[in-house]
Amino acid sequence: MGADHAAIVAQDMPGALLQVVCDMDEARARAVADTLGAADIGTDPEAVIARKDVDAVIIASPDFTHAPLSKACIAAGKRALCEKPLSQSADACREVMAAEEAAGARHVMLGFMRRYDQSYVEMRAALDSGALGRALMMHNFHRNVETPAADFTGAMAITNSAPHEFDVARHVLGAEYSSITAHQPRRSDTRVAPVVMVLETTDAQLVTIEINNNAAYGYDVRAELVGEAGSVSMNTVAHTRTDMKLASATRYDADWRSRYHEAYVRQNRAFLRFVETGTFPEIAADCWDGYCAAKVAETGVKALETGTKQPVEMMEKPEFYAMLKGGAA
Ligand code: ISE
Repeated sequence: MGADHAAIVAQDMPGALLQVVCDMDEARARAVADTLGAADIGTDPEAVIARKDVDAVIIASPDFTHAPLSKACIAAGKRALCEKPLSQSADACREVMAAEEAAGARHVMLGFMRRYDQSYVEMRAALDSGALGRALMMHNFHRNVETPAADFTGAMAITNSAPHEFDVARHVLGAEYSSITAHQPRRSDTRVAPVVMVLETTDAQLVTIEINNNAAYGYDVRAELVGEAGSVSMNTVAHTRTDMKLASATRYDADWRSRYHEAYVRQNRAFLRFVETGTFPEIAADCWDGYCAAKVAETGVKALETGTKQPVEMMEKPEFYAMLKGGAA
């Protein structure tokens, strides 16, 4: 993801300059920097964050580094686009929120790029227009060809993959979660099995989420928003269909980077406007949203481990975030 964000900065963000590529593997940093024309490389993220020739940071390192590096950016007074999740620990998210509150302004935009995908934009608009009537349910399927990393676990289906759905369903419905259950079928092999979750919202709506990190056939994300007066479903996003020899076929993307490229570009351009103006983007996710996703993910892991419905017990939304409207930093 870091190399993909670097390419977007270099090629799709007029006004931004890819100044430094930082990776613990110097050779990998050098390869990306040389390919994309970055001015320099680094292997120490905190040193790179502190550099005077670095105005803003995109954090796309492993999940456990996201919260510490976000705090380093806040301490350096630099805005950051942090890939999801902010952390797999809700407590670690609270520390980042506390750091932002102490700094007196939001510095971190969370990389929940689904908010910028046109299908979810249209779903939310249909609901907000009143055309669907009251929202009752949102169904979500999120399928990877295979687990994104060798050490991927069933719990990570919930803490690493599902945060996208946890966040975008909140964003579309404008609701918070009150409970979660989680279930897994048994695979015939040792691969990570799918996880199916059912969440209730505080407004008595239902959200179903299937995460299948080993779907094998393609990168396939689906969603349907169901209201009392109608529903809005996500169309397949294949640009072409091939009809020949009595058969019709479309193609799936291999993974999220190509499927959501346009959403990443929209998100990253919104981040650049945030850096330039100090105005937090209207639909972007902030650290409060990062905390909400982490809290429901932690609760979902407990639901899976215990086989029981778990209440999602959120902290009170800090006044600092509650008073901020879209544009305030
Ligand atoms: C990855 O981190 C992503 O963000 C992808 O969107 C998701 O499909 C994948 O499962 C995650 O590991």
